[in-house]
Amino acid sequence: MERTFVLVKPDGVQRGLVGEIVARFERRGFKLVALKMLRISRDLAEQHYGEHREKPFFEDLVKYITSGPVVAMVLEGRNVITTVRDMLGATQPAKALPGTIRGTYAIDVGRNIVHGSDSPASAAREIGLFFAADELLVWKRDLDSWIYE
Ligand code: IDP
Ligand code: MG
Repeated sequence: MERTFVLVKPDGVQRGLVGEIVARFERRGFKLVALKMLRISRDLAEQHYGEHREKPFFEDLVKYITSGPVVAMVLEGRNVITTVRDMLGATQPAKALPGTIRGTYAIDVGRNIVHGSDSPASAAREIGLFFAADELLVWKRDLDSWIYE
């Protein structure tokens, strides 16, 4: 089973959307294996968004992501990385399809509510940045036979 990393960004927490966002992934059938609330340090923000270090929006991005508490989670399921990205919607909320999280709740690219890993390599890296190995729970979900054939 594949795993991905999802973050409800500070705007999502401030706007009271944590439950709504977690619920969407749960209802889809993905399994939570880790979940916590934290305030991202500048150092962690720079590591997490390292690929954007040279971009003009980098400084604002770091300020945004460190501006308040976030909720970090790891989700497990078949094809979860791609499906979660599809559920988030386009990075630019104006391009995000209606019904996606960004297409439902966001307008501005600098306040786009959620993060999700974009590849297996990013997922592994980001899970390792935010969670210790013993924070990832191995558990059997009895519902699985009603979600997977
Ligand atoms: P993603 O979050 O959909 O993977 P990325 O291109 O990896 O999108 O960008 C990371 C984050 O940086 C975005 O979610 C958004 O918060 C911010 N960002 C991306 N492009 C811009 C921009 O042009 N202006 C301001 N912020 C941006
Ligand atoms: Mg990205």
